[in-house]
Amino acid sequence: MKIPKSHPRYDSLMRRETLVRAWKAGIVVPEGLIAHGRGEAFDYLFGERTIAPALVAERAGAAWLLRAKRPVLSVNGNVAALSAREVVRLARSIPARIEVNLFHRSEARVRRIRQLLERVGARNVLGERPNARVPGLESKRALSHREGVYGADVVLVPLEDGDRAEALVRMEKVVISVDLNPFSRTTRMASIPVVDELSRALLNIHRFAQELRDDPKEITRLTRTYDKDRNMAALYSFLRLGLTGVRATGGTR
Ligand code: PTJ
Repeated sequence: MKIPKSHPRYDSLMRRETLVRAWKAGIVVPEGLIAHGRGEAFDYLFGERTIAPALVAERAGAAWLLRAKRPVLSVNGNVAALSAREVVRLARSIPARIEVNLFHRSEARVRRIRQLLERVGARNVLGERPNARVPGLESKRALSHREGVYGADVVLVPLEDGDRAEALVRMEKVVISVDLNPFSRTTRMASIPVVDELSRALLNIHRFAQELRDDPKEITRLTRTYDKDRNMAALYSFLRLGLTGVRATGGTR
């Protein structure tokens, strides 16, 4: 379907088209389309823009990734479909390993996602032939790599499920999530929850990483001063304001 560039919700509609194409190509699962709809609903409430508390979390996330000894970016079907280039660019600039890790795991889909990431420049993507299990997880999400998620000290987990976020925190990793749902278990469990739309979040984290890379003092300051509870309280205030605005104007777009 051709979407006119002038459409007020062009970006959002394009993301839907991208996901449907990726579903047809066997990258995204049907459940991923449903998950995206939930994300869209929250993005609508935040005005489809990155709010200030999310920027604070993104900057802290960039600092933690730069400071990490073994940083890893975890990629699932939706993330590969929507943001493969951004993931690869971020992985290069940290530098971090990439691991394909799927909730609805099939070996064929792991391979297709690895190939998609390689087409946009990724090297040595992990995910096939996992050699470790995240303890306490029943799902196939537990399958991981010693040189990847399993052995990481800092993990970026966009569009995660709460169980693995919790299990990774139990392993004493610093878990940076990206999830538009401010109430999800992932957001509540993560060490640094980024409540923002995936592609915007990855662009911002990359930009902050570029800014911070030569500033070790600022990196240390950020990792010491980021306060999750304060950040979440600010985020809930934005959400409240957003809802009040919708009531006052009778809706958004
Ligand atoms: O590819 P797989 O097999 O690993 O499966 C991927 C999905 C996303 C289906 C799987 O991880 C899943 O079921 O996730 P959940 O538990 O539905 O959680 C996904 C969360 O991501 C939800 O809370 C959504 O609000 C949020 N979300 C969806 N799209 C976006 C998003 N957050 C930010 N940006 C988005 N584009």
